[in-house]
Amino acid sequence: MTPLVPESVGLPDRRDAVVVDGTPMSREELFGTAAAVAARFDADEAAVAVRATPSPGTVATVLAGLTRGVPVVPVPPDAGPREVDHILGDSGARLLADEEIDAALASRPSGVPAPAAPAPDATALILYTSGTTGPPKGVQLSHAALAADLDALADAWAWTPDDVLVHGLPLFHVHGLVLGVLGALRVGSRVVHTRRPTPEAYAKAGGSVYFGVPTVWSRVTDDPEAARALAGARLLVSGSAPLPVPVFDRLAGLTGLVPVERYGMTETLITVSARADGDKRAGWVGLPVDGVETRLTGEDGTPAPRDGETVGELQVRGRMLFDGYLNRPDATAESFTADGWFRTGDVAVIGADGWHRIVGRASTDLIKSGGYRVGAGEVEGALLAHPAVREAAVVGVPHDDLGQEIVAFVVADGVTGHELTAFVAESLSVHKRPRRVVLRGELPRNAMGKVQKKQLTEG
Ligand code: MCA
Ligand code: AMP
Repeated sequence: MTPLVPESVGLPDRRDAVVVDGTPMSREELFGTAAAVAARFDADEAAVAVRATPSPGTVATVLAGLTRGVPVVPVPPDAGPREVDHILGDSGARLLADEEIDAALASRPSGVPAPAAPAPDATALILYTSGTTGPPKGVQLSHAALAADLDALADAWAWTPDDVLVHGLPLFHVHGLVLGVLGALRVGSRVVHTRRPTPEAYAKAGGSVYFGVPTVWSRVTDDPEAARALAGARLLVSGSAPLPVPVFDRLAGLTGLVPVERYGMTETLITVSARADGDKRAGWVGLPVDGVETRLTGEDGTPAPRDGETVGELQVRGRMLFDGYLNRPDATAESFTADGWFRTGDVAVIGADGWHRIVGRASTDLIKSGGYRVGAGEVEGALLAHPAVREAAVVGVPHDDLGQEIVAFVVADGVTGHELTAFVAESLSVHKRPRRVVLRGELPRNAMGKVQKKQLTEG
């Protein structure tokens, strides 16, 4: 099999093949740096972790793992001790020190041949993602799954080496890392990572393809001058959370480009998308990409009709699915049906023409804020670790800019909401902290003692 990221795509190298935070690198330099990082791996390295800042060092380290067949675990750079300890303990990965990566970057050797490609079914990445309860689970993604998805997306989006991909998304999730870096390297298009996904940075970058989460597109439409600067692009792609119809319409109006929406999950990679050469519909996420099958299942487990109206749980299968949650056979088994389909937990409708619309999530305990998936249970656990907190319930509340904002209802003595927000940000990642903390005398519970979250947001 061709490696997931080949050293060459058969075209002349460019000195700015990959630009991260203003630093250009040729493909040869990048592979040379990756070899220098890999030279620091132990002979029997089980997995390596990297603080995935938006930097050339992160890209080189990920490539080092991919070329050497050592699974890579990207850690959110702002993750606090509670989250880091869990990720490193669960994965057994060694966290590379920033100095080790800096030294490799400084040496920038070139012309170092890459070793033979790892086996297709070897684990390439372990990405930590939240469930409804407990700490994040490690999603194991193979080289073959990543390659299959990137090829399907290149086909759907007519993505070629002539493109210049621009985005500023985090490098510890599928969107920014897999699609936004490995996708460009596999296709052979240039990629410009803007460090942060701001409207100004996108406007200045002069790309042909742009990636963003809905919050990014909403902010772009709030800055009409920046939005108009994107008019020369070929494709604006939105994903990771629902793109509100008004944002879709405004973006199309300001740029003259109708956005392509696509749907996916860390566990399945991107499974459904509009096509560059096809229809694009506000509120709909498109058709299954090459190699994906989908079905809808009603609450009673029977198939739901594809009539564009009947809702059901979306289930998927295909070559791009993950190989289970690391060390969690129980959770892995639960996420598949008896006949082998992955249960997304998303509620959807499918039209007679095969178009998919995501209606919502089956569980309210998975929150999507700014495109980040945050488990209510993990934030509740972090809050309960504070000595002053007696009870905590975390919910996602609709929010114009973020899609949902994280709100915590807490029973506590002698502590302010501000202190609790800072406490969560320190022990988990900054994006997991509640936007608002509401202190209550008690939480509404049912006869079984379970917190009635609906009452919290309605009352
Ligand atoms: C935030 N701030 C706060 C609080 N929350 N301050 C006090 N209390 C709080 N509770 C601060 C922030 O630190 C920041 O400060 C400022 O407020 C603005 O924060 P925010 O509104 O969150 O904006 P942002 O920091 O600009 O982030 C928005 C973002 C970000 C750039 C859209 O959410 C993001 O990068 N999202 C991408 C997530 C993603 O890639 N998901 C993909 C998952 P300061 O300005 O000082 O820093 S993969 C996936 O979903 C699947 C596979 C798929 O389909 O793609
Ligand atoms: P994550 O694991 O961070 O990859 O989050 C996956 C979840 O993001 C999915 O289960 C959906 O709930 C949501 N999601 C991703 N893309 C879209 C989209 N285009 N529309 C609606 N929801 C989406």
